[in-house]
Amino acid sequence: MKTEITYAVEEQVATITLSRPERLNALTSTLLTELAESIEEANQDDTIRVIVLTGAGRGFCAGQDLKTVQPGMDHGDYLKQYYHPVIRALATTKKPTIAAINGVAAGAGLSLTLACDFRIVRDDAKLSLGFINIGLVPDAGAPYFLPRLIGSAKALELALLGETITAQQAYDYHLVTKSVDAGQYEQEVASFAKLLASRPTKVIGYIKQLQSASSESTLEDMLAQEIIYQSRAGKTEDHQQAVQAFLEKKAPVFSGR
Ligand code: LHQ
Repeated sequence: MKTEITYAVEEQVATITLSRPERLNALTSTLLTELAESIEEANQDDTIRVIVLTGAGRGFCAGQDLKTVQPGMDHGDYLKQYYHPVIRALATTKKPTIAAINGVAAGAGLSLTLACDFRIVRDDAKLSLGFINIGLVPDAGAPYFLPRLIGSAKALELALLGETITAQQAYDYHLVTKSVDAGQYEQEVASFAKLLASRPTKVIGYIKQLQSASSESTLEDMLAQEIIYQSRAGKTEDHQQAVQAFLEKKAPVFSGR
């Protein structure tokens, strides 16, 4: 029984909602543990084709719950125990992930979104790396993901200045996939998730694994990897029926297998 998140499945899309709205879904050890379990559950469930991460109420996530930080607590130990399993689960899941940023995302709340494949932000949401404002370094995967997403100069600027940026700025910096008008936001997230759920899910997993290998690899490594994954992709039902559909001048229908 989960108490600080909700997990709901509809039409092959698992939606994980951070659920402490009275504190803008600030993160606790309980929430982080439940979150890691839920991502793993969705990852293992063959009927799930997309994972959406969002927040209850007016915020996405205000980062670590600062009211639960005990004097003398070692932040490094805390990261290792509670945050890193979540970041690893998000970064390695075979399923496509969407961070649906329904409101403010600050500190480690923003970091969670960086470990997802897509970020769809409501146009009135504010984003802040913010760690520097309380004398901390960015964490929860942000030092890895942010420079790779937006380049090292902009990443350093956001980390050192800790400023709050608008959804439009986030889009201009290529930090988010799209910024959507508040009135259409929920519908847009649902239709984007539905679109991803209709794609060849197994092959999406292969593409993600290839891309994640590329940042640490040489050309020769990657040529070797593409042989492995294209061989697997070529044996999927989705590939075989899509070629058949092409030959018959029909639209492919992907089962995800
Ligand atoms: C909160 C929080 C919050 C508790 C809003 N905690 N209550 C850190 C330490 C250890 C190990 C691992 O790593 C980390 C990583 C981190 O994430 S450090 C960064 C932590 N987060 C922040 O520094 C952000 C703090 N929050 C804010 O700056 C503002 O609340 C933002 C800009 C997010 C939203 O501002 P507003 O829209 O004006 O809302 P608010 O400030 O009025 O907040 C609403 C309520 O939520 C309020 O409670 P109250 O009882 O007064 O109504 C806040 O106290 C509570 N809240 N963030 N992180």
